[in-house]
Amino acid sequence: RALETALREAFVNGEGLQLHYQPIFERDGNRLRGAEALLRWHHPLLGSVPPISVVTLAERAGLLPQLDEYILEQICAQLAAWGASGAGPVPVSINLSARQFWQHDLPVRVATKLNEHKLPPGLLGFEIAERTLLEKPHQAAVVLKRLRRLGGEVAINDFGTGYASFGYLQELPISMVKIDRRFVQRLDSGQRGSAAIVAAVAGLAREMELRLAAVGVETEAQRDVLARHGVELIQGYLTGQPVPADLFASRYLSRS
Ligand code: G
Ligand code: G
Repeated sequence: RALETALREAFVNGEGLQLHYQPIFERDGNRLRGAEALLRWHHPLLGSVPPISVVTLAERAGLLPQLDEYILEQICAQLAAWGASGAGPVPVSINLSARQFWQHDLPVRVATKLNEHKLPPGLLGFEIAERTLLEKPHQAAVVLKRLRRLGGEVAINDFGTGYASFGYLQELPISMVKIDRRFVQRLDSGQRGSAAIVAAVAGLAREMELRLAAVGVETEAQRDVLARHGVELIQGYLTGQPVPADLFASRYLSRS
């Protein structure tokens, strides 16, 4: 209850809620290829509340539509601001909540938002949790196709953590797969099969001509194994933590 009230207040006075941006780099060389926007909520007493909890809380409080709208607006406004200042351009991906993904008018609303901010197509990408897509793969395919028409990357998040067999990937018109950080972190542990899982996913991505990114890369050793298996994009503390927009710009975006 108290938390719900605090979240409601955060919307009203615009305090505490923020988006951070984590850079995504090419596996070798340091070419910036994009960023993932990640929600942050700093509660006055509790400190930082994990985004999953914020989404759950918002859902319970009936605030999820507002939260989703806030996140989309923040990201698009940020992309427009970077564009106007001559920084970038850098594609940014948004995490879509399940509720948002299944909303029939999502693609239209996103298109409207892109127009409002005069953003070129392809600048906003989408990340959808594997388990969301698995709820209804056939319907998901229809939504994904509509999102892809907006021009940006459409990625499966947390790949490999659901119950999915590889087979269903063929049905889903995504453009990118993001390997979950659990698999990346196991690469160092020497746990049997860890590298084989990455190799299998990489082989699949190659065959299906999907972009492949790994999340949660923390060490050079992990990056080396990922690179060896042909993982194209790297995201993690090794190459950059999620940071507020102004810091992201000064660190990673060259200005002209
Ligand atoms: O960055 P962090 O560990 O705190 O994020 C954990 C998870 O929270 C992410 O994997 C992502 O699925 C989810 N998340 C982060 N930001 C957002 C957001 O803006 N919207 C939604 N729906 N989920 C988010
Ligand atoms: O949406 P997704 O699950 O991809 O979100 C990535 C999550 O992983 C975010 O919560 C982000 O803060 C977190 N993260 C990003 N890089 C690293 C990393 O190198 N190590 C760990 N442990 N977490 C990371």
